[in-house]
Amino acid sequence: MTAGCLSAHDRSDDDGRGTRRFAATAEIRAPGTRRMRSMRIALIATVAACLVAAAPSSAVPTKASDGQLVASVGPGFTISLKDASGANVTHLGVGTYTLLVHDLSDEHNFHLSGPGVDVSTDVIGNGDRTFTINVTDGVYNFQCDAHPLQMKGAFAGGTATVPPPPPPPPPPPPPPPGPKLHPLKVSVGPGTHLTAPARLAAGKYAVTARDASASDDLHLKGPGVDRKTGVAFKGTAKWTVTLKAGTYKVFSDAHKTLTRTITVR
Ligand SMILES: [Cu+2]
Repeated sequence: MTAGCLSAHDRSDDDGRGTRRFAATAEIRAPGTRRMRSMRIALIATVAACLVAAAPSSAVPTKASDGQLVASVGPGFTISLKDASGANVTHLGVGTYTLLVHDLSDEHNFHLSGPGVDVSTDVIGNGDRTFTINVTDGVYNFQCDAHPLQMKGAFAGGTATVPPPPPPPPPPPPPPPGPKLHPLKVSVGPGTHLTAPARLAAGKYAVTARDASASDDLHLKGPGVDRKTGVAFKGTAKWTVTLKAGTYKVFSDAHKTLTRTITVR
């Protein structure tokens, strides 16, 4: 960030059209002569002294290295607060800082609050703003007021420490199972004996077809369904079927009189 500021500043030297954010810096260094460079330290000291004495809230001038913080928000869903070396701020010693905010978006803002501090830019609108803040012991939070859950950060002042982030939320519950399978039992045999319910509600069924006869099959037929065991087959078959409103037959193909009707509604 420091390098960025310097290069931008140098541009303002060249074309004399520094942006507002660098105006103060340009004032100090605008002529860019060696003579001015030699005076820089003295000027900085003067500016710093003025800040301490007057502490004007609109004070832009600070080339001051250690006390300079740079916040940036937007243009995407990004928000940051960095120190003079460009590192993310996680802890600050107690003291006075100059906060330069680059609000790069019309839909986000930068809002810093904590003990003795509550400064923000506008959500609607963008541009640079400079604040002077006094950091003391405590936790300071910054966020975009329009997106406080997604765009936020914090740092500790003085003796404070930032509380650890809350544990991650529990995993979401598993998706609900598909339509519930209802059990449906049908059987044939032994002997000329066939069973099936007379009425059912429409829905999806797990059919257990118990075929205990070597001379009959078990055949379920109706709207959208046509499943059967073999006539010679003995055993249990499992079918998954969807029964719609209507009439279904459960019967033996070997003995047509062996029939039950299921009414589905
Ligand atoms: Cu936002």
